[in-house]
Amino acid sequence: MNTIETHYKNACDRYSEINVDVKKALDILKLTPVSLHCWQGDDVGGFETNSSGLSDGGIKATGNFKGKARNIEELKQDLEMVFSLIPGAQRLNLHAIYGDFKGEFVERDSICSEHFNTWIDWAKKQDIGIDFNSTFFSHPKASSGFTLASKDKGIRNFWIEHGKRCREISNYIGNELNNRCIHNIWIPDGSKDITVSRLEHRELLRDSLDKILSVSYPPENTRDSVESKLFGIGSESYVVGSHEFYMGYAIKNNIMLCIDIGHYHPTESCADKVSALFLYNDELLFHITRGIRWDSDHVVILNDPVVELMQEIVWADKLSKSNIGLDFFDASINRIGAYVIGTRATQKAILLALLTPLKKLKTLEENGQNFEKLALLEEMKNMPFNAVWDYYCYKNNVPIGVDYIAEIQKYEKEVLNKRN
Ligand code: RNT
Ligand code: ZN
Repeated sequence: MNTIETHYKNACDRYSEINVDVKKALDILKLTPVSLHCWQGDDVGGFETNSSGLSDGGIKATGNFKGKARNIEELKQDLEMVFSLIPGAQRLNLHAIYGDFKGEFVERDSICSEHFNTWIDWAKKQDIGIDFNSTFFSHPKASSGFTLASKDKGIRNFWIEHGKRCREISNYIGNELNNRCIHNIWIPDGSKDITVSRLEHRELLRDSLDKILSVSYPPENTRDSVESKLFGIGSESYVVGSHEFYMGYAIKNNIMLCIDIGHYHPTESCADKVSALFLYNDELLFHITRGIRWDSDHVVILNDPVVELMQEIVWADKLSKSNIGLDFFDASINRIGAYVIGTRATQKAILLALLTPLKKLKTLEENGQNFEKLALLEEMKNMPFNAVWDYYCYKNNVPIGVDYIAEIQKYEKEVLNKRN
């Protein structure tokens, strides 16, 4: 037995003293995919032939670290590197602007399934599923700040057609891969200052969504989700697609709600939303991110909001009904490093939650033994979690502990530095 295995065995013994089945936790973790957002690889640029980078969405990637992926081949190469450093199951989360347009200019209301064939072929080789997003930003028709909720019918119709096509593409991807493709809708619509026609814009958004969603697709191929937001750059006073708007819309129309944990008031707990939302939603999508002072989309780390969110998901026994995606974009550090840190942190948070002595805690709570409950929760923080995580990495043939740093440094030297 090597040291990793010995430490793991000792850890299992410690956990079993409090009735936690480590092996079962790892089996569940292995079946819990994290959907990797393609947009960390190139600062939300995409590969449209006329692209001039991220704009008109109220979101921002800051930094200029060398070696960002400039085309699909480089992005695939980077993602393969990322996959080689992350244990367990992954998915890829694509945005419409990452299609393989082969040098042609393809307008957003004209994109179609064939633009994603090369991604599908690649996903088959990687044995991963794909998720999808319509792209309602970085476009002249989004520059007014309104897309689906615009008062201009021409603008609205353009974006409705885009949304419809993205759903068709998602259905195609899900069918081709035999693996359900979640289609997420996030729009930037809103305004900088006091808005008096708040209701009108929300009615327009509701009607546009109704039109986009009017076609139904087999649920095993695709399911739609809608993502709310509190504010964006340039939409500080009013965001049409607020939390209440989409919560109501999702429940009424039986589609999924996407909770991006950077999209709420800084002291608002997304963890506490889980057990309330699951009473009325059969599934949820999460965008895991780290907002610093605002929805800054910093690289995810193992911090309290992420740990508490995963605890609530696992404690409510809703992990299998939770779709977990990442949503951060930091252009100031090695982008492969950003992916690996953020994905591993998310997986660690899931594992931590799975290693909770839930039965024991519930009993203590029911008995009113609240000191004992708090003590056990506190002592959980000192349990040999890292030995379990290291063993999981070891068993999945990915670097253990800090070892991935050197691998990424090597890749930076050999691949990224040559891109400039
Ligand atoms: C924006 C939303 C949205 C985007 C991606 C690129 O605030 O979080 O999910 O980050 O669609
Ligand atoms: Zn998001």
